[in-house]
Amino acid sequence: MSFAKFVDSIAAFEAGLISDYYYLSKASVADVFPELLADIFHVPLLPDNQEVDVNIWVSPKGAASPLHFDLPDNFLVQISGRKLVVLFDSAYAEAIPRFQWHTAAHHISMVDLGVPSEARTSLLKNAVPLIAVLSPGDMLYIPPRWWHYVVSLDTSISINMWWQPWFRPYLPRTFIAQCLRTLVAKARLTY
Ligand SMILES: O=C(O)CCC(=O)C(=O)O
Repeated sequence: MSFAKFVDSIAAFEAGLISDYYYLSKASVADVFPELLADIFHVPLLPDNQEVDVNIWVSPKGAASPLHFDLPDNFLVQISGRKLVVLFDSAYAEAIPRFQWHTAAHHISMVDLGVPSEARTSLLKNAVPLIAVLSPGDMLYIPPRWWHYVVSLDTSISINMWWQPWFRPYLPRTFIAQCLRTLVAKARLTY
C-alpha cells in the first residue's frame, strides 16, 4: 500500500467509513523514511557509540498495540497526537497470562486490556498498572520485560528507539554464576 493510501485509510477509519484500521507499526526509519534520520537526535543519556534501532509508528485515533513486552530497553517518543500507555512492572510478569513460550506471540498477552472480560478483571486484581499519557515532545522509558499496552488517543505519530546496554548479553551468565556461588556457599555452610 502506498503511504498516500495509508493516510486515506486513517481518515476513512476516523470518519467511521471503514471498521478496520491499518497501523504503520515498528517500521525502521532507515528503511522507510531515511531522510528523517537527520532530524532524530542521539539521546544524550546514551553513550555516543550506542547502537539504536529507530522505528516509526503512525496510527489512527483508537488504534491499540496489544499488551506485550520487549527485550531491549526502549524510549518511546511522541511526535504528534497523544498516546495512552499502560505499563506493568516486570515484577508482575507472572500475573499476566501470555501465549505459549514456543510461539511467535510468546511476548504477547492473551488478555485484551481494551475489552472488559473476567481475564482482564483478574489480571488487574493481581497487577497494578502505571498509566501515562504521552503528548507531543514527551519521551517515555520502557524498561525491558515491562508489559505495555498502548492506545492512540488521537491520530498519532511516534518514534521508538530500542537499544541494549553493552553489558546486557552478559547478565544471564552473571546471574547463573551468582546462583552457583550462592549454592556452593550454602553447601559449605551445611556440611
Ligand atoms: O506505540 C505503540 O502503539 C506501541 C509502542 C511499543 O509497543 C513499543 O515502543 O515497544
